[in-house]
Amino acid sequence: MSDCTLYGSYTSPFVRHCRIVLLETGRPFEFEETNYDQSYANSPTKRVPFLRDGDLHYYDSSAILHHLRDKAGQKFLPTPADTELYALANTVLDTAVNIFLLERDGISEYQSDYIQRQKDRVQSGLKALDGTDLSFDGTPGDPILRIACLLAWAEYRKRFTFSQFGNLAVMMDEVGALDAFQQTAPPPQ
Ligand SMILES: N[C@@H](CCC(=O)N[C@@H](CS)C(=O)NCC(=O)O)C(=O)O
Repeated sequence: MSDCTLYGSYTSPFVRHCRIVLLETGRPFEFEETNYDQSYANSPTKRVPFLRDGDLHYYDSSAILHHLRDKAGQKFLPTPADTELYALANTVLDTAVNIFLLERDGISEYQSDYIQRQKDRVQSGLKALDGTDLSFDGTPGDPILRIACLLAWAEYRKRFTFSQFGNLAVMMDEVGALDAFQQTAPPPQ
């Protein structure tokens, strides 16, 4: 039994990013599938992912990634520009997931102006991401991985398309070809 257990779902883009980095860094780990009720009961954020590594517990994907990179002797977000790009991608992802969960409860922009603002934030965020240098040399860093997890999730959940964003589409083709990305694809629905 491994000391390191990641708790999450096979559909969450935040969990996927952690699974990719666990595979890439070769860290032995167990994955415990965790549903909505279990994350409600077992995490103070009531979300997935969360990680137990020996005595350490982390309850946010960014903290988990930072921990895994440290353990592998790698740097999480080496520069302020990396942090800016990661934060922008994370904001778009968090916003898109929030809209998705509210819509499942029957709340959309017709009931809430704030949801319209959230939708506008997703579009302006995608445009800004597309306007950024997204090139990478063989192994993408965490900002690129986060964008790829966001776009793949949006396709999977049929949230929005991004073919109009040329840079994002090219980047997605490149990341989509990587082993760890393919191995962590969500199950067919
Ligand atoms: N900031 C968190 C976000 C995680 C998150 O939003 N996870 C979603 C699944 S994709 C979740 O568990 N949502 C349940 C809820 O909002 O109650 C992280 O980076 O780990």
